[in-house]
Amino acid sequence: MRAAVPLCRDRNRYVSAPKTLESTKAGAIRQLGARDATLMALRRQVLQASSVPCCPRTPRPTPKDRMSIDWFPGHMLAARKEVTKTVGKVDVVIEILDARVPGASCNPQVESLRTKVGRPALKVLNKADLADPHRTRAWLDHYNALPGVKAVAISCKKPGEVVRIPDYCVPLAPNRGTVLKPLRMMILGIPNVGKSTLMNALLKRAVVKAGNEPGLTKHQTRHELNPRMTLIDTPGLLWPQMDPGVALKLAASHSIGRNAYADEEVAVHLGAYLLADYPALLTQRYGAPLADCDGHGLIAWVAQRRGLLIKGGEPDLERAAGALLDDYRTGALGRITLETPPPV
Ligand SMILES: Nc1nc2c(ncn2[C@@H]2O[C@H](COP(=O)(O)OP(=O)(O)OP(=O)(O)O)[C@@H](O)[C@H]2O)c(=O)[nH]1
Ligand SMILES: [Mg+2]
Repeated sequence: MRAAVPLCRDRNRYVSAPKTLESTKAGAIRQLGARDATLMALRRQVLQASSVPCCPRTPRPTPKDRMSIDWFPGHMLAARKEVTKTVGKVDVVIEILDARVPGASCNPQVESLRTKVGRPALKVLNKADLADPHRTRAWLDHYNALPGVKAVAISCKKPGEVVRIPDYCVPLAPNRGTVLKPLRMMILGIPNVGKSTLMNALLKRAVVKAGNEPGLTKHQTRHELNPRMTLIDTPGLLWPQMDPGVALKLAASHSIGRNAYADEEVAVHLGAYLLADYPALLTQRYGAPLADCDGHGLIAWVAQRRGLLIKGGEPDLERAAGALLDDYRTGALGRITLETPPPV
């Protein structure tokens, strides 16, 4: 199998793809399926898994075998330059992480920009309503042990939790927060983690566009929270040449544009993780998959349980993969966190 396959038809990506690719997602995946040996092999594996009743284990792709997921739309480069200029002019960085992937969603470039100018960080593990509370606690301990960092977990869907955010920032910059010297806070983070939602929730009105699509915010926006505090919302930032394991978690959690990956590949890896760490939640949602089931087999199992079939009665793996991803993303599967903090 190949390692770095230019999957993309998106003109915003680093790697340009042939112009003949269709513009719809389904069309693109179909064409990619014909073009891309990796995806075809993956489909073969899943189909094989689904054609026998016991969901057998199939050889799991190693990171080297995985397709590269490399999503870096044009606006991100400009956004990073803008952040580089602005970060030295704020007092506190509010870094929004996705509580379901608190390590993978921590952009190393944001961390280095911030530490370079010596600004403290409030790390907000957002979407805590979707995350495993035990693991959230462990991640908070991990981040709170870092110098210049305060970490909290919230859900932007809960106004009572959102309202505390400025109070957490005050002690991080004790010489600011007056009318003459307002506390300047900047919200940073990867796409689709809830930065704009937090901004709107704090201002109690929709001042910026927010929605369930990575890359929605394209420009910085500054607003006055009160005469003593200002807040800047920024576009989501990713970094190039991301580790494939990190990219798969971010794709599963919908922080990477859908046109940069095949749902099936991401769902197979998500499925393997869930089988290992959250089997009871899978059973609750789909019934018990058989003991020896792996990620490929799970997709086939979901197709079977949901009656997702294509012509000839074969499982519709694309729709089943989408269903598993949706169930994880919306929380229908339960509260899940895809990683634990590194040992101390
Ligand atoms: N369940 C849940 N969903 C949330 C939470 N916070 C935000 N969301 C949802 O996450 C999606 C993304 O929110 P945005 O605020 O647009 O994310 P963003 O980080 O500004 O995204 P970009 O502008 O693309 O970088 C929206 O559908 C929000 O409703 C949360 O705490 N819990
Ligand atoms: Mg936004």
